[in-house]
Amino acid sequence: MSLGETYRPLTVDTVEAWLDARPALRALVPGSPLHVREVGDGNLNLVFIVRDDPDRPGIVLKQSLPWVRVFGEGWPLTVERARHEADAYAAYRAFAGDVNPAYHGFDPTWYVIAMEDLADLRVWRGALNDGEIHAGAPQALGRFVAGLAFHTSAFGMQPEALKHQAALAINPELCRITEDLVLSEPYTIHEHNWHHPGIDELVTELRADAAVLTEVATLKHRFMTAAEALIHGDLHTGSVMVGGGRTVAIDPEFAFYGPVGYDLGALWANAAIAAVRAAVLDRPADFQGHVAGILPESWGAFTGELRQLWPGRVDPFFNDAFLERWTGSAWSDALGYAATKAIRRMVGFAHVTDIETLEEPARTAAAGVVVRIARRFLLERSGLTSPAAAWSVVTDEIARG
Ligand code: SR1
Ligand code: MG
Repeated sequence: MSLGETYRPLTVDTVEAWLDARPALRALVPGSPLHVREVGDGNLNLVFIVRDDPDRPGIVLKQSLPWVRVFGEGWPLTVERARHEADAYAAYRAFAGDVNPAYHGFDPTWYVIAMEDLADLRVWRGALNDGEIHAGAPQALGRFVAGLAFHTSAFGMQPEALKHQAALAINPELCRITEDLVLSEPYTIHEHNWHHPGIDELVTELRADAAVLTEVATLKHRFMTAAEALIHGDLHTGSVMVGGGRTVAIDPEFAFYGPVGYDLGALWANAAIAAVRAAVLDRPADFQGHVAGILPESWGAFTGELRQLWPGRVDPFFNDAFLERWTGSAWSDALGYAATKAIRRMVGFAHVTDIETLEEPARTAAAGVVVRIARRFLLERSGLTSPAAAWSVVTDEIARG
């Protein structure tokens, strides 16, 4: 798609004039001068916190750039991702409660989303890195994924409306990033990849393992074809904000109709990574227990919420036995995607601070533990039929060091 002539990347100096031309948004931060900070620390976009009183919440403006921010203009990427994020917030608003940020609107010319300034919350990855416990976050996210699994799918929508929504949610460019960066490139020699030299042997073995490659191919194929629900598409701990007892899922720009297990897998991969960091840093037992609870608690909340919603399904032809079968398939998908999401963070393009801020030699050792956990998730998932069995892989490999 081509950008209109009025599109420009916003700057801290142009935001106030931009808002002056949009009275409905300006009314949310009416004072002057505005205090504007650019705080985007993700891989893709510009994010501005805009306040008329620096000590009180204002609004957040998020603008997509026509390229990948961390790479630069040499890696073009559609600005349409902002529309997908806006559409996802609008769809999730119907069921997600305050797990969805308040959403104030979308400017389709400048590709700007206006949303809640989550002033008292912080990114969950940073909170976990610092050893903070945010009780209730795993359950909130499990219920959120159950909500989207039900309300945006054949379970909660009439079939015609479902097809129309799925058509609007087609997100080929962002899906391609996942298909490449998560579900292909880490298993090949590719210029995007990097890893610590100390895990070279593990990585070489992984890439040479035919069974691993077939599992990942299976997961990639499901990602490309299993249009189950309007999934978030990137629900790692950097896409979650926590604080004051609240949990908020942000950044659904990768949203599309895909396999529900992908969202749970993103969460579980990052739980496993956080557990490895916590062990390396010898965090207190209550914190390590909190991290170990992320997988079972989110899964319990997911299945519990889904069962509660189930009697309200639009088509009772989907019977109770089918729900059990479908839930089993989401579990298996989730473990598989958790593996691929963990591996990409150790050997692919975009790594995570959980591991990269550790001192050597712990950093390399931690990366190796994560790769081993992930490989076992991939190869053993058919036998890992409970949260306790899955998490025992994490604790075993951490213990092996
Ligand atoms: C080039 S984008 C790299 C990653 O950033 C996003 O958060 C997604 O996880 C994507 O794969
Ligand atoms: Mg993101």
